[in-house]
Amino acid sequence: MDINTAEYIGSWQKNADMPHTELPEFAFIGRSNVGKSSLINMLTQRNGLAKTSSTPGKTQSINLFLLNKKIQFVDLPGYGYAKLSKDKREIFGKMIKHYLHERVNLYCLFVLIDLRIKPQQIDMDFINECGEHDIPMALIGTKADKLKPTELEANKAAIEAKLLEFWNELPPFFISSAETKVGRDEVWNFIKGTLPK
Ligand SMILES: Nc1nc2c(ncn2[C@@H]2O[C@H](COP(=O)(O)OP(=O)(O)OP(=O)(O)O)[C@@H](O)[C@H]2O)c(=O)[nH]1
Ligand SMILES: [Mg+2]
Repeated sequence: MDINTAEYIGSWQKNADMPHTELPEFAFIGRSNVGKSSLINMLTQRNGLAKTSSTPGKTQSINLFLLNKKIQFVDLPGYGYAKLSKDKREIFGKMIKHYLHERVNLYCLFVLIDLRIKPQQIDMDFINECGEHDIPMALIGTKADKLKPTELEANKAAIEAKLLEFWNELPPFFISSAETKVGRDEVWNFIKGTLPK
C-alpha cells in the first residue's frame, strides 16, 4: 500500500469526544511497550507519526491518524503496565473499553503480542474478552527481528495453543518487525481485504 498522505488528526481521552466518521478504522492495542506506535509508523512509512518510547506507558490517549484521506488508524494506550498508578490504569482501561465497544466504524482491532516471551495471561484475557464481545480482531506478533526463525515459530505456536484452549478458531495472526518491516505487506493486504469493494 502506498501511503500518499498521513495526517495526525488528534488525541482524545474519551471515545465520545472523538470525531464521528464512517471511514474504515483500524486500531492497535497490546501491552505497554509491545510496539503499537512503532508498528503504525512502520505501516505508514512515517517515522515519528505516532510517538514511540523505550519507556512503557508512552501513549496515554486515543490518537487518530488519517491515511490517504480514506482509512483511519488509532493508536491506543497499552494495558498491563504495572508501574502506572492504579487510577491511571483504571482510566486507560475504561478509555479502551468504551472505544472498543462504542466505535461503530472499527473495522478491525489489531492485538499486538510480543513474540519474544511466552504467552502472557493478560494478553489471553484481553483477547478472550474481545472475542466474547465479537470485536473484529487480528493478532500481530511484534519484534520478530529479535528472534531466530525457529524460536519465532515456537513462540507463535505456543500463543496459538493457549488461545485454542478457549476458541475453536483463531483470528488471523501476522508476524511483524518495525525494524526489518517484515509483515508490512501481509497486514496491508489483510486491511485491503476488509475494505468495501
Ligand atoms: N527490535 C525491535 N524493537 C521494537 C520493535 N517495535 C518497537 N520496538 C521498540 O520497543 C519500544 C516500545 O515501542 P513503542 O512503539 O513505543 O511501544 P508501544 O506499544 O506504543 O508502547 P506504549 O505507548 O508505551 O504502550 C521502543 O523502544 C521501540 O523502538 C520491533 O519490531 N523490533
Ligand atoms: Mg505507544
